[in-house]
Amino acid sequence: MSLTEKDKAAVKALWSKISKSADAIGADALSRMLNVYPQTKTYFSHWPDMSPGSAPVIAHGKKVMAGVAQAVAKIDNLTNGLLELSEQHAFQLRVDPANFKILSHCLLVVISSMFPKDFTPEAHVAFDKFLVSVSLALSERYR
Ligand code: HNI
Repeated sequence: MSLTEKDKAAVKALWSKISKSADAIGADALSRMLNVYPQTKTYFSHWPDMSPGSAPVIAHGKKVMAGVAQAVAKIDNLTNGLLELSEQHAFQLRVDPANFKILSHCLLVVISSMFPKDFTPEAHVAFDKFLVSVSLALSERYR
């Protein structure tokens, strides 16, 4: 399932509306991931605090959203564009790729609730496909 030119345009259009709130989206999505799917907490046990809105959650939300921004910029070649991040998640961080789907879901939930007008069915399907492609690209180095 690859992104069509129409999907890419819809992703960029949505991103242009939401990117100014990237930090808030990242903090909320990460807070939800850790609370709703507590099995994801295992990767962050070195943090002093994993509760919603805590300093490490806010700081890490920013980093994750910088990764998403990078993915939007490299949307024409996600596999190459995200190779280094994939390498880190595979070999250093050892994140099970099943978790990419969980975070993607949390991102969609947060974007839909923060931007109900912009999150049209067309924007939803395009951003969902985009996050699937990002997750696939992040999984590249695992094999
Ligand atoms: Ni992820 C670090 C991007 C999903 C666990 N992650 C990063 C960094 C970026 C990033 C950027 C910072 C790298 C650096 O310091 O150079 N992560 C992304 C993106 C996604 C993602 C774009 C998916 C959309 N990461 C996940 C998931 C998990 C995850 C689903 C686990 C559940 N990531 C980590 C951990 C770190 C990390 C753990 C290191 C954090 C720390 O503070 O030690």
